Amino acid sequence: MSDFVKEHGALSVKNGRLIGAGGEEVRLFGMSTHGLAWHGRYVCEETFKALRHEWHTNCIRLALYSSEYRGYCTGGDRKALKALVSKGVRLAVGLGMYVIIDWHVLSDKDPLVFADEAELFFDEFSRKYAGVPNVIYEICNEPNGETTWESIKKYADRIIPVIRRNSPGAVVIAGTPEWSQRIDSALEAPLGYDNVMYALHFYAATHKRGLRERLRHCAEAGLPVFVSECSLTAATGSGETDFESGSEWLSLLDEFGIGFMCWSLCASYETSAVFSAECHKFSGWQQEDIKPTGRWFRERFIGLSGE
Ligand code: IDC
Repeated sequence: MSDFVKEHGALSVKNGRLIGAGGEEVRLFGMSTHGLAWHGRYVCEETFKALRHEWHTNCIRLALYSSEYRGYCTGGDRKALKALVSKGVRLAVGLGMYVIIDWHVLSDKDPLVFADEAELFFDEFSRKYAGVPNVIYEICNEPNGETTWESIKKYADRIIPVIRRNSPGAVVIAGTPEWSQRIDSALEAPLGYDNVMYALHFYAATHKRGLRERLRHCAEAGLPVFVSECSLTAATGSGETDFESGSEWLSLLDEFGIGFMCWSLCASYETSAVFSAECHKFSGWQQEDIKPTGRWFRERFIGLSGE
């Protein structure tokens, strides 16, 4: 398997598209971990190797919950969590994969709530990985509740300059209001920085035509969009799995060359978990270890990789 990062180098965003150092379009796809505090064991060499060599993915997303039980800002073991992020980056670099460090805002709703901690965190990591082309910074997973785009902009105006001071060219993904569905807010009032992509998340059994139309509208208008999280399930991460809606989503993403990351790399009873609850393997999965959603995404990854 090729070193995908060596091939494409430092990424940037141009005319709404993600491009490699030679100006070629680059499409990233792969798995998102579940919360590192709970399912961090998948951040290991055998799993990452399998994701690269057998699932043919070129990117991995490390989900660091800012809040919730053992979240980074809510009593979590910061040292251990940061060590997991570093380990994930090291493994991705070794395998020639891009890696997204995701500050996973969710129950905290407004990223400004823990902006001080986020600032320190991104300062540390963008300094540590200055000049490492593999690393992409996702500054707030899913702002939600009453959080407005103005609030997210205020937060981004604190965090992006910190990242840029240390790692001037790094690509940044910014979450959007309503659980990263309102990319139209970003289209109306984009952030004032280069190399930024805006997150759109979909869960195919819940989000259908309406959200796809919003994506089409924004992509046609040239907004750089990245699907840093998606699944075929309901937005709860559970329930029904909608393959038909998933296929419509994928065709739309294909049309605009938009990258996507599948939630999530863990074994549990949730339908969005790619491994069955009884599976305790970290590689060497048999067909029955991988749930329908996982099999569906794996097939897409392999098909898209052309490898
Ligand atoms: C879900 C997890 C679930 C966990 C819950 C709260 O699958 O195990 O209990 O978070 O931490 C998102 C979020 C993502 C959610 C996922 C499914 O970004 O953290 O994970 N989802 O609900 N947005 C839409 C769906």
